Amino acid sequence: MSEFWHDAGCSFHPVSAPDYLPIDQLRALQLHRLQVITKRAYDNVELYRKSMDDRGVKPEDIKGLEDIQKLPFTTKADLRDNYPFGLFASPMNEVVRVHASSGTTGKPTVVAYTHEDIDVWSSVMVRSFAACDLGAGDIIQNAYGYGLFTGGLGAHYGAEALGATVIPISGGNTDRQIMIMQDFQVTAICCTPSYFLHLIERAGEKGVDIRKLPIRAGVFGAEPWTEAMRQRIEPLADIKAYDIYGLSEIVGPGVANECREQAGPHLFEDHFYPEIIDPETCRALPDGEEGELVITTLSKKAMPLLRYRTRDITTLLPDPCACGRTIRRMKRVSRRSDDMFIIRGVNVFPSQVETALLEVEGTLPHYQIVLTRVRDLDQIEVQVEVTPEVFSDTVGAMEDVRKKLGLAIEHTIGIRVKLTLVQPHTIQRSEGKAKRVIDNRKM
Ligand code: DLL
Repeated sequence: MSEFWHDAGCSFHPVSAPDYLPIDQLRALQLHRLQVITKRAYDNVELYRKSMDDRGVKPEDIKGLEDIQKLPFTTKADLRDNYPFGLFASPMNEVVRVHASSGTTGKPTVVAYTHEDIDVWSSVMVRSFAACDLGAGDIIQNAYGYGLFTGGLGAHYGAEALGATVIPISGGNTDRQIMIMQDFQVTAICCTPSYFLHLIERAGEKGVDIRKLPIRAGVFGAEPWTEAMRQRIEPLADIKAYDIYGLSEIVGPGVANECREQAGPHLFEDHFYPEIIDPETCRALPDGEEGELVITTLSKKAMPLLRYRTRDITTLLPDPCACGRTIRRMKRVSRRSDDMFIIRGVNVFPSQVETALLEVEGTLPHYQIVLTRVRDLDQIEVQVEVTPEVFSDTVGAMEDVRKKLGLAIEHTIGIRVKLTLVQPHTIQRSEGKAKRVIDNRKM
């Protein structure tokens, strides 16, 4: 790989070439890989052999991409039921790495990689960074957690393969992050958007203005965040905030990433075949319609997954992107089908509350939703920090914000919520994924 692809007159990083494949070539490549991976899964993973036999489907039945619908879905429960190594398709002596994601209940889900899998992962991370206009010469502060979580090592290998300088600082220790960011002249950071907000805030307290530092890009993901949140983050740090999407079951970070148009992440669909289904009926939906994202890993050796139900709600965007990439984009994932909560019969997603409250001036992007049950009646309280000016101003300013917020939220979700305006720093900050909803109803 040349580090000097700009100088050679190439308009994109060589590793990004598949981003620009003519559609017919892309589809042919996907079909070929789907046939190979279906056979690999059938031959090596008992779960798939059984479920395909039950459906009367053989790998040879995959003759076109639409035949993917003949294949069974895979769910997180399948991973849990086959804990820890039951879905591996490679012998252990070819598995060079495992990662695990902490489940909300009981055992984690385990994922595996061969050397080739790690190479593919690095390549999609290179494509992710390149899409954010990062390259050799950039100094990337990698504040995703290193360890069983895929964020740290995934971004690390990708940034090295890109030819950038990686600072493997991992998550946490915010004061040190700020010192390193200044002293090492960092140009890009990788972390969750909520952690970056915390970092900006802490820097402000220490008298450091991140806008004056060389940092120009943030590669933010691992948790849902809204467009309204991007609008808050970018001017605070004078950077471009890019959305990176991924999940451990499929590879980790690098399943999809935004380009400079910032108009929804491009899916690296030569490796991860996307479908959108209706989560209730499991019926496939066309591009442009919203539903649950289902992904088939087209090249994973150690742990191929067929039609994995991500639970993430999005839309595949049919329109071509101005950047010229041919791989499809998806709308940013702002919600999961399982983070929805039902309050007095109304379905609510935390992202709806986030969008509504960030519309109102005087609020800070730190909030939490607390659900309780009082005498069989569900109560919803939104706690949100307001600026010191609002907080220390007359009662009038607080009342004004409260009124606007109440209306904005009621307008978005259709019900009235209890609002608690709190002073800055009241809501707990996270070093990784933020916890937005505290559900105290489950007793
Ligand atoms: O969060 C992998 C990752 C690391 C992605 C670093 C991006 C950056 P898991 O811990 O398995 O893996 O969590 C995956 O997080 O199904 C989504 O619900 C959510 N998620 C990840 N990225 C985004 C994003 C990593 N950009 C789960 N927007 C996924 C919204 C995201 N949700």
